[in-house]
Amino acid sequence: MDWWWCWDTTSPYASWASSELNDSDLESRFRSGDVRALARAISMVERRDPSVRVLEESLRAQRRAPGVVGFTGAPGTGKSTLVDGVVALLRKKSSSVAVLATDPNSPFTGGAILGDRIRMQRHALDPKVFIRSMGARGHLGGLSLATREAIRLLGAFGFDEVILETVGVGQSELEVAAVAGTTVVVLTPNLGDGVQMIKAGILEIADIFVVNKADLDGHVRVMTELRSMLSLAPRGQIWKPPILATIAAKQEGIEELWAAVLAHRDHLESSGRARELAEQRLKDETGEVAAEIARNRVRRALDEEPALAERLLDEGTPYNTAEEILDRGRQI
Ligand SMILES: Nc1nc2c(ncn2[C@@H]2O[C@H](COP(=O)(O)OP(=O)(O)OP(=O)(O)O)[C@@H](O)[C@H]2O)c(=O)[nH]1
Ligand SMILES: [Mg+2]
Repeated sequence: MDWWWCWDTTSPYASWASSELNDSDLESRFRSGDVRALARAISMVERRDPSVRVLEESLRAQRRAPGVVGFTGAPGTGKSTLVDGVVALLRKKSSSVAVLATDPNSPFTGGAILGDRIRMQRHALDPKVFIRSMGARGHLGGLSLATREAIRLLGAFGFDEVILETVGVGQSELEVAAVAGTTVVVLTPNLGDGVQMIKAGILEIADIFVVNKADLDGHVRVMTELRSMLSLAPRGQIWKPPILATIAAKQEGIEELWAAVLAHRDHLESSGRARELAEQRLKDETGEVAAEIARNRVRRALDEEPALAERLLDEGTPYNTAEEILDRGRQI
């Protein structure tokens, strides 16, 4: 697998590189296809550094929207192995591809790889493949905001496809579904008590189900149970999520999986759903951005004005205090 080694800013080499790359260089380096400039911009997005906006704005004209596919599922279901297979397939088709592995439990990583979560081979430097992990603990809603911005940067950089991998814990799969065009939910035959074990909410977000590890006993049972569960789902849905079997470890079923992704993409376009989704998501994102701006403004005021903070403690009125600060408008 030819995966571009993502920029690990925890390495001494990376700190040399980021200090060497100053802000005024960033745009020209980015435009010239310097992957370090891309990595740097994504780090800025990840730590919610507003100075990246200048770059984003100047790149707006050249932005192309990449295809975005999300993979989610319980730990160890084989997401990374599947993504590895999909990347290989896309490279055969000459598409460029970026992989963002998000971990909702990590603080922002600055591009560091999360343990062995990502199956990555450092040897082959394929400039058409870019991989990095993202985390954003401590930034409320920050992960999906950062992911959306990172996807835009990757599109402007010229990537055809973006693949998101996230461990299905907490709200993370919902966040992935809110960002991806197509969401692939990965299950395995060893589901404990069977399909009932599937977390609530997962049926709704799946555009495609993959039962990976189809070399293990029980995969037919899981597929059958899943099929009957889906048949109980409310009618009227035009897209019926396919249920595919894969053996990612042997690269089996990857072509079929990608064909299903393309079929879903076609469906979104031809049904007009793609446009609706884009509109809805931009509205949602604008709401999240507004919340972020408001939160920062309030925190700053409380940090900078001890009298205000003191009164808040005395009176215990967070609503009034928040409103008062926000009513001041943009002056502070
Ligand atoms: N038997 C079998 N094992 C597989 C298959 N695909 C992946 N595995 C193994 O399952 C384990 C987990 O694979 P990963 O690809 O790291 O799984 P993951 O879902 O990305 O894991 P996290 O990122 O930690 O949630 C590894 O030991 C893989 O070799 C498969 O098709 N069959
Ligand atoms: Mg993984």
